[in-house]
Amino acid sequence: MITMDQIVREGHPSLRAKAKDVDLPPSKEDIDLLNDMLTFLKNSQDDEIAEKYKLRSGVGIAAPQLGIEKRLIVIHYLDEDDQEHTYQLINPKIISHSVQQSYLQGGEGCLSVDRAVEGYVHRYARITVKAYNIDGEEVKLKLRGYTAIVFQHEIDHLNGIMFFDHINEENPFFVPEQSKAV
Ligand code: SB7
Ligand code: NI
Repeated sequence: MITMDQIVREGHPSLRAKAKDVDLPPSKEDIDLLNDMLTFLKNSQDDEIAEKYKLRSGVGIAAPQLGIEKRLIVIHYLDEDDQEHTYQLINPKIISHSVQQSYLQGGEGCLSVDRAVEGYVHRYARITVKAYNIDGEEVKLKLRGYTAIVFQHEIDHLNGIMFFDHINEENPFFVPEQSKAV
């Protein structure tokens, strides 16, 4: 079971590395890892389990956050209508994006960052992602809103980019004209 002990923190080289493509079809090892990552997210969102194992709640995780430099991401959250959004993806790639940007009003955090970093993280408002699912099948996803933001946070981890790299240094709360709050 993945706990916070396995999550690498700021300063670990895997967070600044470019992760490697994963061979297809995925190996049992990579499938097991994607499933362990999903279990971690579900556990982190379960009040009792999170309290027992001292897990910080997370909606996404990328393999480099476990010190594993592979292009694997998992996203799991329930939206305001209690709809599940669950993705376990291999080699995800943004193949197109909007000009319009968006940002989370409350800013972003990261399981690998043990401090609050204030400021807006401007991202693309809409993205199209090509990836492979856990069965090794190609999928193409059109994403917007909160989901698009979380995807960009996770895909950034595969490229050694941290959320605070996107915050305006002079004015952390600067809002470009084409950026809308989510
Ligand atoms: C806010 C939080 C996340 C993504 C986008 C906005 C996920 C935080 C958990 N992680 O550190 C995942 O990399
Ligand atoms: Ni993160």
